[in-house]
Amino acid sequence: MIEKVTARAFANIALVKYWGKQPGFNNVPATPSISLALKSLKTITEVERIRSGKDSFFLNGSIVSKVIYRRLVEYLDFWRNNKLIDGKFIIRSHNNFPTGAGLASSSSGFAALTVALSAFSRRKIGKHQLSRFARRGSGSAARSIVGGLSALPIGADPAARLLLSGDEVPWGMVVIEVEGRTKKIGSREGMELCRRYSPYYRQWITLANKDYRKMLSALRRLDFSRVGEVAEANALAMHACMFASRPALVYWSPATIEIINSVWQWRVDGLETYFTIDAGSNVVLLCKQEDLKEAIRRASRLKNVRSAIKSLPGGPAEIIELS
Ligand code: 2P0
Repeated sequence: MIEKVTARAFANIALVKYWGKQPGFNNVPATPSISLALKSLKTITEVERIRSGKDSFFLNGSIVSKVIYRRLVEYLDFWRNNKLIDGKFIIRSHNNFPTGAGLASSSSGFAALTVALSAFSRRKIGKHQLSRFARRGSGSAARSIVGGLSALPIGADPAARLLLSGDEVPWGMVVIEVEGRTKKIGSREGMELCRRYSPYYRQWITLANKDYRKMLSALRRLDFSRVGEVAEANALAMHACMFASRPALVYWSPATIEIINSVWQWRVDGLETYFTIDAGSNVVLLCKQEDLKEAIRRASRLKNVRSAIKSLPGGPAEIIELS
């Protein structure tokens, strides 16, 4: 009988954003999304089955908050109620990057947990199904199960599919963590605010579907310029939907805008890189691999930048140890 499982997953950054949920309880996105998994943003999760006591969770060595605890127990209950696993668990998760700073930690967190839990299951669960399960924990986690460049379509119970494996993607990203704002409104709450109070929410959903198709087409051709243009425009449209919400949802800090302007100037100067921004003030650059070094050099020199992390594409979530 397996007692302890360790799994690893990479966080992903979306080029076409998931922002909004379909009504219901299964955490189904209202927009289709496409993302790239990043090798440098890694979660390692150890799951240990216990004979008595209650579930417990540690994130980077500390007990998690009540809100996160409830969300995780709910997720374990989904597995237990469907008779996929039984018993209670101690879960210890470590991120090698800042948690909750708009750097997609829930994507790698729930993906690593999902893959680890599958090792305790009596049923053999395929990747497709694992992606569906992970989505219930966190929408973006569905994509980290698959890794590489992956797409999460809309539908009744969607799973992510692989478009290109990490090794096949000739691009990378630079994650720029900026000074200033910490994220006050989580993605879940932010999406609900937009759905209810943004006059642009419907337009955003329509646009996201169009961007998804454009992105799939550009990716088939590995057309870097087109991919970058669509990604940048899609991120700005998502934020426009947030800005227009009443009350307004503004995740940006002054440094965010400074980076946007710098990236536009760099392109004029011949460094072809494009930005994207999640539900936070940090900015992520998409670059050709040969330009990563120059992009990180320039990003690190900007004012109000706390850190800049260079990353190549990452692979799928995997079990790395069983005992
Ligand atoms: C994304 N984000 O596609 C978008 C871009 C944030 C902005 O996926 O409620 O933490 O757990 O399903 O996955 C953040 O949403 O949301 C997200 P839940 P999640 O990467």
